[in-house]
Amino acid sequence: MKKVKMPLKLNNSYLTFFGIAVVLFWIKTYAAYQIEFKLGIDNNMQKFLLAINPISSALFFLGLGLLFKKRAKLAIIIINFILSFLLYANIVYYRFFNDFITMPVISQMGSNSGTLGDSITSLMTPFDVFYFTDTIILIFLALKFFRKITENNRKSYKIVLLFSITVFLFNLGLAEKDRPQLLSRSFDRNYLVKYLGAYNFTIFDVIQNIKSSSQRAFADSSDITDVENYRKANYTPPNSKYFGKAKGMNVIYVSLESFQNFMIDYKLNGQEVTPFLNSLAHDNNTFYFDNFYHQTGQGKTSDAEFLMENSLYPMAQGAVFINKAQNTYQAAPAILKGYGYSSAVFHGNYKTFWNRNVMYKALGYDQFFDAEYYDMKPENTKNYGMKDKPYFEESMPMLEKLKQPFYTKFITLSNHFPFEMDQQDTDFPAGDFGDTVVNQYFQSAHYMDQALEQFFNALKADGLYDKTVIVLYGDHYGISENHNEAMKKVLGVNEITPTINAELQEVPLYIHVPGVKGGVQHQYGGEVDVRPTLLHLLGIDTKDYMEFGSDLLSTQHRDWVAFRNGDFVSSKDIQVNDKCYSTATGELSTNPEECKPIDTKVKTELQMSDEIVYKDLLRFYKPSGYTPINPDDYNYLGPKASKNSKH
Ligand code: GP9
Ligand code: MN
Repeated sequence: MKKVKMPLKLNNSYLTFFGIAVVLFWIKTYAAYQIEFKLGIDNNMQKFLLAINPISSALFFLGLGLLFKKRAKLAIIIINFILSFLLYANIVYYRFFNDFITMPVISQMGSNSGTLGDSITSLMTPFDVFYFTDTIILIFLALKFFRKITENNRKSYKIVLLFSITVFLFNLGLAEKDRPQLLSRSFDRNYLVKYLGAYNFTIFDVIQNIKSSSQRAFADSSDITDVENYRKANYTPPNSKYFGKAKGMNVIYVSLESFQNFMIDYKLNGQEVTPFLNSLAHDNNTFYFDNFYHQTGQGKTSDAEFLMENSLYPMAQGAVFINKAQNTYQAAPAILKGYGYSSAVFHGNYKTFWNRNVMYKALGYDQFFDAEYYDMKPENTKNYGMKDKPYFEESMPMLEKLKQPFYTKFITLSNHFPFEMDQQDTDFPAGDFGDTVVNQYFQSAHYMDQALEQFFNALKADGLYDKTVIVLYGDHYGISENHNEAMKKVLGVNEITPTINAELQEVPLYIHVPGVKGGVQHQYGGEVDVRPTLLHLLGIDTKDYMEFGSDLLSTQHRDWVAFRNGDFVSSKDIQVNDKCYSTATGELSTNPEECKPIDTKVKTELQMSDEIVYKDLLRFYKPSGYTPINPDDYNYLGPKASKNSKH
């Protein structure tokens, strides 16, 4: 019988073989995205990016095979196999952990294997051969149709490389448009995979880790000495009036998303926006700090968490939750463990968001109630996750089950940019300032205020209120400088001056201690100061801990607050972009040297903190009486974990 001729001239070009490899690999990867990963695709742009993101890596990596003169086919097949293996490893890992493999995961495989170990095979199915079908097809084609192809023209590699870079930049451009600061804030592995693809994510992760570990590698135990001396010289002793007044009590932190202090007592058309938080600000039994500032950087919410629990500063660039989650920390949950406390975080978003599932282990959190514990049905969620009301409501039974005394953290979400509300959730009018974001801010803040009141009522009803220290704090600004036009109207000023802008970084801080008289506090403070304040209330002296905060209730509390960019505010001066202003008048200071003394302190303090964070220095230090925790002892496998592991 006469042989059927191939309709296409497949048999004479390496480029054709390469092209087939790219297309097959692209389809396979896209299928894997759809079948295996829950990436949360919200709009058409994300759908489009998900579809195109495997192309650049397919072109780039498989294209490396074209560098070979003789064995290009074999090289392409091997590269295809390695990439397929990487994808499959991620698939299997994801089936168990709902997360992607990162460098630290690989390096901890040895010590961690028990977590997955035996169950690996139970996570695989015969259908998984599908993820290698392109490799199999390529082998078949190589043997059958591309046997006698002529020598490879290596020049084609340059064109392919150029093409792959162009496609990548196009992809990245669109991704940054849909999700600004995707790479600089790099908040979530899911996001990176969704926008840039599983393979590009791996490259990104490798680069990040090399950067991080080289800083770490060059440090040794002598590096802690300077920091230790600085710390000893700057320790603020507790106030005997308050020390130990909350001894043995539970602790509840509530992060008030994007909530700024100008909102307290603000009236929109005569109506209070946040009546509940206003009433707390005027409650004699609650400390309310009205000169309190956020100190966050690009890590935003997560930076605020980091500051509050470690009393260290976040990173100047990037987020410590993402880039330094492998460090040793001596965080509040770990310290309190030594005093018999259990600990838990409640957050209505998925555990990988902001790498929390990794970071919370380093902080010593026993439990992490993430989205998997909540009913994430559409009417309960908006924007970044659970709406505050159902979130608090569903959290209560979980909170009540915790072993007491507990140390817990609640992260609200509803008051998050762009502050849009579902119609049925708001009974408060929007602002009328010619700026949708600003207008909506009043509605979402009002909703959050109602949710908080509901939470407080629930705590009172179940008796927890009387044995719990409650700390509420605005995590960072909500309205950025891009909205200054509208903010002028909101604040009734002609101009948002540099000092007004600095003052807009004020966030409210409340501390309620059962049985302790509070009241409005005017001392200047920042998020870094909360941990020593709280620990001293709990009767734990912080002098042996490597921290930078100064107890807000101490009679020796310092009166300045460092911003992450090196500027500061104090009762006397405000420094913005290295220019010195008077706090009282907001005018440029007549004496240019006026800010110098505090400026020097701020710069030194940030540098000392950076030493610890960038070089992971706490691994060389053990506070007396502190038992180090091991992050590997913690697991946040979710409510279905026991079911999964029985597979
Ligand atoms: C919530 C939070 C998101 O998980 O981390 O917000 P941001 O950091 O942008 O405030
Ligand atoms: Mn936030």
